[in-house]
Amino acid sequence: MVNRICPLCEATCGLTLTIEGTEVTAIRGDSEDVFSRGYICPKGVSLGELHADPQRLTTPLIKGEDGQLHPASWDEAFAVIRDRLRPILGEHGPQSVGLFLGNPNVHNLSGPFYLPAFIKALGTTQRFSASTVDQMPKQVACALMYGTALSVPVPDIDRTHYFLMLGANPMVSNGSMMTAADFPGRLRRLRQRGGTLVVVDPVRTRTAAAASEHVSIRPGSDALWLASLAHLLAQAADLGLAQPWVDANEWESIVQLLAPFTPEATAQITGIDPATTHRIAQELKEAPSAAVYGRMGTTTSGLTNGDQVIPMATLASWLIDVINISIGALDSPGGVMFPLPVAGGPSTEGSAGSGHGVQIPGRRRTRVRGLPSALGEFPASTLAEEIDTPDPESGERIRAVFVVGGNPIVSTPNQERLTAAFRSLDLLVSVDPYLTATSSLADVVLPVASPLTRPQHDVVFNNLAVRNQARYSAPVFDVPEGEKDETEVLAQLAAIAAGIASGHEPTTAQIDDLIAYTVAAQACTDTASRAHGRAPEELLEAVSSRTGVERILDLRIRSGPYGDGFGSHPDGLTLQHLQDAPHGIDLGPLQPRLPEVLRTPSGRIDIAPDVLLEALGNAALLLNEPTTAPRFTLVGRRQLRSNNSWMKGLPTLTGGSNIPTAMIHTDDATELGIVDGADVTVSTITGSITLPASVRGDVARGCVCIPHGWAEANVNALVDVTAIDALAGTSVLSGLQVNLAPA
Ligand SMILES: Nc1nc2c(c(=O)[nH]1)N[C@H]1C(S)=C(S)[C@@H](COP(=O)(O)OP(=O)(O)OC[C@H]3O[C@@H](n4cnc5c(=O)[nH]c(N)nc54)[C@H](O)[C@@H]3O)O[C@H]1N2
Ligand SMILES: Nc1nc2c(c(=O)[nH]1)N[C@H]1C(S)=C(S)[C@@H](COP(=O)(O)OP(=O)(O)OC[C@H]3O[C@@H](n4cnc5c(=O)[nH]c(N)nc54)[C@H](O)[C@@H]3O)O[C@H]1N2
Ligand code: SF4
Ligand SMILES: [Mo]
Repeated sequence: MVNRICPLCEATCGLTLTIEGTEVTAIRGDSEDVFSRGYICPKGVSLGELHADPQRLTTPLIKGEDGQLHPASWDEAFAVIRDRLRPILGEHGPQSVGLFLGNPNVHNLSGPFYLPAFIKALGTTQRFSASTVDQMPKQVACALMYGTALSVPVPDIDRTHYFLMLGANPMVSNGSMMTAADFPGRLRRLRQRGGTLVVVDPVRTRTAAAASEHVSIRPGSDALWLASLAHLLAQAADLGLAQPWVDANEWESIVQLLAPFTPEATAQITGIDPATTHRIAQELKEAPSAAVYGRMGTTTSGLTNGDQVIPMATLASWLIDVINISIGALDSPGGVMFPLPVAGGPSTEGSAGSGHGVQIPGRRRTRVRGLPSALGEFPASTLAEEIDTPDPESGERIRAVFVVGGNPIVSTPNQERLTAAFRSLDLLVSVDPYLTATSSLADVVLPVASPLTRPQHDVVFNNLAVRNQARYSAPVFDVPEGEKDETEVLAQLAAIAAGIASGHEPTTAQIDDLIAYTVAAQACTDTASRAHGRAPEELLEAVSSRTGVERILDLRIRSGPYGDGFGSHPDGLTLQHLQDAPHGIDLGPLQPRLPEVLRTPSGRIDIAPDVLLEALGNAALLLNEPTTAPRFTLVGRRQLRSNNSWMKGLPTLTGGSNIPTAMIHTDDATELGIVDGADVTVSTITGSITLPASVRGDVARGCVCIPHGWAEANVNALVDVTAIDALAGTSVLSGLQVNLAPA
């Protein structure tokens, strides 16, 4: 039996695996895990199947003259990349190389620790990722207010009395931007202690059904409803612990701009009756503690008005924090609080209480549409045009793309255009253990070994966890002969890129040392670090028995907020402490972190950024005249037995209801003559898909609810690349007008 943190979603459950030889024969939740206490979901159960999956690639693939992918050796695969990349970089420069980084990168240690070295070696700023079809608006709003992309306060779900949740379905998703293993249990305990959960969603989801109250809302209109709540709460606000860090004049400017957003004025757009809005505002104010939280439905939806799509995701994300601050919930137990991650993170680095902050809109612009970068990335929706539209003067465009742990053909808008663009590249490399809609287009596929062959620690998600804890899993199995760990693959890619740039290719061991040195040097420089003032050499000497990601993790833990500081805090933690605690170390409930958590130049909460005040002013214009809702509106959903676009072939996750369907309301079905299970065609000007209808009473009339992640019946064949939240570069995926007809 071995313990293992599940790498498959943000919940980060501790699992217990029964091992016989090289096989996993059983998996259950680890009842002693300090964080997840025995919880497991169907995806976790399938981890053994994933490990043993015969479909998982074990050797690199290279596209041959025949246009087909063929197995090849690692040396051959890296040689093709080296030979093709050199002239591209030489003739067209680093900006001709793009990167698409997918979701799994934040679920392991190689991505956070090794990708930066590869990107730096390439020298490109053409970075795209799944974040701009996901959570970027929340990160942008929080970065503006608190100073970094991971300064995101999370609901203190274990202590709150009142939880207002918009556009999230954690009973199925297991939570996102809120690492809370066993959401069902935490919700049960919330209800048991007399707490309230209110869910705002156009669909009566499992979470809505388990809640105290479900409020249906017109897709894309959350920002307006949140503005009404903020209007009711901000005027006579009791800012609580946040008070000293909020400038009164700035607060007043928000109060004034919120004036037009009376519940009566927004009701005609949101469909939420004013009495409900008044009541919920009152409940938020009166609850002993309360937390407001929004997820996919607030970060990736837009309001369709006639033939216009109006993205308001960053605005909605900001207003959630404005409300939380209005009711004194920020940094307060039972409200929304900042986690303190054991291996540190952006909110623990630098100097306590102030920092560089961020520039939004970002400094750089996409070449074709001139759209701004957000937190160092370009909108995923612009990747196709940056490839297929050469600059009229210079002829420059993106000519090579490295996709690492992503499947953008399925996960980003306009499947057809991106497919054609990828086919036209001079070089497409996919670092992926599976043949997917994306990797099958690649010139070179570099597979990575099973997740059970790598160590696990959630260096990213501990920044978002509802309880502070420290957990680590050692690799369960060795990397099989002939396969490679992702760390090695990324180090080799970094070495190739560095070699092309400098004329002398470093070894992967040198790349390893360079990364470790960089981490050590930062720890010594940061005044917030427990290793501040030491010499990097001294730190590296102390961790010299370790290599790869473990060496870096140890450096980060020891210099981090609970670390031993390499002697400065003798009672502090090292990686060894985590290794010695197979069920993890509980570090207690979240603690107030103001003002230490702030990394804004002002050292305050930058509560009223100009760009958001402007967005709020623009939103007020919508209140002046009636808006027109489409007859049919697309909304997204997740499925319990799926993980975005992958893991579809595993026995535990296959079959039954686990297929893409278009959920529609009974009355709409009757009107169009659609029966349950019959095929329907859903279309937009961008594309059309055919899939079975699921006729039901739990979706709002006019909603067509379709899951993403399916290569056939791909909802992103319907989604256009034009609707993008301006501040966060994030695509509108929900709230779009669609046509619906029997197939
Ligand atoms: N219309 C619509 N589109 C959406 C969404 C939506 O709700 N609606 N959701 C969006 C969201 S939230 C997300 S996160 C994105 C996801 O977007 P992506 O990250 O592009 O998609 P995934 O399906 O997560 O793809 C992960 C890929 O990584 C591979 N992989 C698995 N494990 C590893 C590993 O350890 N290393 C490497 N290198 N590869 C690995 C898998 O085989 C798979 O091909 O999709 C987004 N797209
Ligand atoms: N089983 C499973 N779990 C997963 C995943 C998976 O694919 N499968 N994916 C993981 C990933 S990458 C992520 S990011 C998380 C996402 O986690 P969640 O955000 O919790 O999951 P979603 O199902 O996307 O929930 C979005 C909800 O928003 C609603 N919605 C759509 N438009 C609007 C709107 O305009 N306003 C409001 N208020 N609601 C709206 C939808 O009906 C849906 O119920 O899930 C993660 N967990
Ligand atoms: S909820 Fe997430 S972390 Fe927990 S077992 Fe399921 S997939 Fe793994
Ligand atoms: Mo996601």
